[in-house]
Amino acid sequence: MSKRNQTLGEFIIENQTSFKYSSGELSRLINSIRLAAKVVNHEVNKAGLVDIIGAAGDTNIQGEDQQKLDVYANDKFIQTLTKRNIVCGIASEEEDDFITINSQDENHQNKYVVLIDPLDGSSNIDVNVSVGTIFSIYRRVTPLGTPVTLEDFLQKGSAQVAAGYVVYGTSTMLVYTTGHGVNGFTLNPAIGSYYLSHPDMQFPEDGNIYSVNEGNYSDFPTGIKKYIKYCQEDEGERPYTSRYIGSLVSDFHRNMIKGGIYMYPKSTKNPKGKLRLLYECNPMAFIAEQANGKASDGFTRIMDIEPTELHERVPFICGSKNMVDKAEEFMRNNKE
Ligand code: AHM
Ligand code: MG
Repeated sequence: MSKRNQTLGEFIIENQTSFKYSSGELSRLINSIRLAAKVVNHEVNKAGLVDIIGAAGDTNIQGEDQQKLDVYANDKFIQTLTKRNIVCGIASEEEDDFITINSQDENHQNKYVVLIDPLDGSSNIDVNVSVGTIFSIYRRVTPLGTPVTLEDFLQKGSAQVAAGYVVYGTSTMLVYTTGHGVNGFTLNPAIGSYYLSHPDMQFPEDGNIYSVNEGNYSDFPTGIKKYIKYCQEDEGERPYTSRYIGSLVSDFHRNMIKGGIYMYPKSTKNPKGKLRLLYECNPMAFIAEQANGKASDGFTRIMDIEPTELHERVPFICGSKNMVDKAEEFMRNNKE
């Protein structure tokens, strides 16, 4: 059978056997994310109808108020992962604290924790522009049989076991890595299955797209300002093209396919940057590196940063390797 006809379910099973000591727990976990993403996708696709439904009465069948999509996605992922009893803890961008999963019969025997941004790109939700889900999976570091602690979540990105994203775009795709390259699966909505459409995804080493919110330009560090000017210079392959959706997942996805760089630097408004190390930067960095790209805060590899709190923010520069190298060079030469 051609790899391209393979469903995500088949791919997960086939690859599970290639992991040494695999107990199937990670496969079951990715399977649950796949399922929750399908349910969220269904809801995201109906988003434009909410006003019409709302006009007829804005409560659902249970008499509850219509939920906001990001809250809905958060609940769906947490419910699915909790009910299936395959993780010992979850941390979500939407929750203040991590959630301990304690099932009586299993008694904290699950070994993975999940960190998730259930619906990223919130400013795009109401305007029919792509949004995404980002997830990151670690093996717990505290002993089995005990409740998870903050330590299990505050691990360096380099310790990730798997990471991925779902982009709810013109088609819905799930892209993930378990540390053996990056594969992308497209949802066939008629059948409800994801098919391997983008095997072994790779960032082109170079690119000509830069993605940054230039509205913040005057607040950016000098290194970033100079790099943006470099991107705009009329020399050689330049000027580059500017593309910014404002949904990290979509900007990243396009850049990985076409070659480009995404930047969310620090600014006076966001002195540590805007994006979250654990829910957004680490998983995207893991995928980027697995696809031959690079992710940095301007000076340090993202996955080498020691996290100190769950909702920590960092500056984020990610994409085609040569472009990130160049941006880092500008940062090094223009320290403030
Ligand atoms: P969110 O988690 O509140 O949705 O914020 C993250 C998003 C990213 O997807 C996106 O790249 C960035 O914020 C856009 O920010 P801005 O509107 O400041 O350019
Ligand atoms: Mg987010």
